[in-house]
Amino acid sequence: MPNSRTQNLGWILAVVLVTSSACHREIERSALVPQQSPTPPALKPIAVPSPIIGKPYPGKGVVKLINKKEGWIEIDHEEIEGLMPAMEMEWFVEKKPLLDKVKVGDKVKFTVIETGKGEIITELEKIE
Ligand SMILES: [Cu+2]
Repeated sequence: MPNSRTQNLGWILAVVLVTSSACHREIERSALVPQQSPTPPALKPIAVPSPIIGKPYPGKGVVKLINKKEGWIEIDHEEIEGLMPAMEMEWFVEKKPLLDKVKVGDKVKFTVIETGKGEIITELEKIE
């Protein structure tokens, strides 16, 4: 009949064996990954959702440029959910007087609508 010390040794051996074989499987699996996905993630195109025409999309950003004569504004904006990631870009405003409410450097909230012929800003105001 084995004493308790021998039983303990047996347990330790079993644990070591299980652990090392689990590690081995892990290595094998990760070695297969490059074959399963030959395209590196960096080369995948960025998913850009298509806008819903007429839907107001709320956004936030900082005013970079204002052109009151032509009626457009450049905003460094945060992500606009369902429309686009964060970026710096220009939009025409629906009505030029909207541009009188803000100045360059202001943090603003705004509403963008895709008209079908392009996006316009329909609401614009300074925040904070
Ligand atoms: Cu944008």
